[in-house]
Amino acid sequence: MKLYSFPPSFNARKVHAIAHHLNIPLEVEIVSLPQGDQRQPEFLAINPTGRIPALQDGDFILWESNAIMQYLASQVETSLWPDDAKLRADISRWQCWQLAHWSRGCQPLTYERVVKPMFNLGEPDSQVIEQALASFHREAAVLNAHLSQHDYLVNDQLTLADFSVAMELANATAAQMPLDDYPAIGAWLARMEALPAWQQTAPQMMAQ
Ligand SMILES: N[C@@H](CCC(=O)N[C@@H](CS)C(=O)NCC(=O)O)C(=O)O
Repeated sequence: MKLYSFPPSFNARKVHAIAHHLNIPLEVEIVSLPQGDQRQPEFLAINPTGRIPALQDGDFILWESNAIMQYLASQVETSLWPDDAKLRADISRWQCWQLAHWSRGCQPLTYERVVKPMFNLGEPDSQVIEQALASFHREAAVLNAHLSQHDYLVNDQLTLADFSVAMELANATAAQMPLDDYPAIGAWLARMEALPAWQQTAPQMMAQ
């Protein structure tokens, strides 16, 4: 299977982490976002939305990181994606929440405070940061309350949901995300950061 990826992307890293955790080999093809490879016709034939990650498995092409994670985890028997309808729905629920709500705080903070300086894209926009912080606090309160009662998001065991939701925090320190207010999130993030699949998929900063 081939993964179209760009290492600094945490959407791609979610997929790399699952592949690493499950020992699923992936051939990696780099799509350089700063160079605009994602808008070239060859890549748009793979993903017409012009985004990575995208997976190619023979003539099957799949984009959207959470769908790719589910597909990879479906190749093997794993407690990350248990063969149980209710547990899978519960995992999907957190993955949907990550993309629809949690990312609305985390991603602008990462973009304004980490990506912009990294790629010389201008000054952070204080209005965007203010809105992102409001969204972050609203959602973090829910996540923190859940994690105050549970070690992991679903069924008290590590699942795809933890990788999807935690990866939004991969740059939490550099993005100055206010995690001090949410100790249960901090403790859970430390458990995620201790995983080999987390540590060994940390991007090496590269000038592509
Ligand atoms: N919801 C998508 C988001 C993918 C996405 O936004 N990827 C970014 C990198 S993190 C991208 O390829 N951006 C390129 C662009 O927008 O031009 C997923 O989870 O896969």
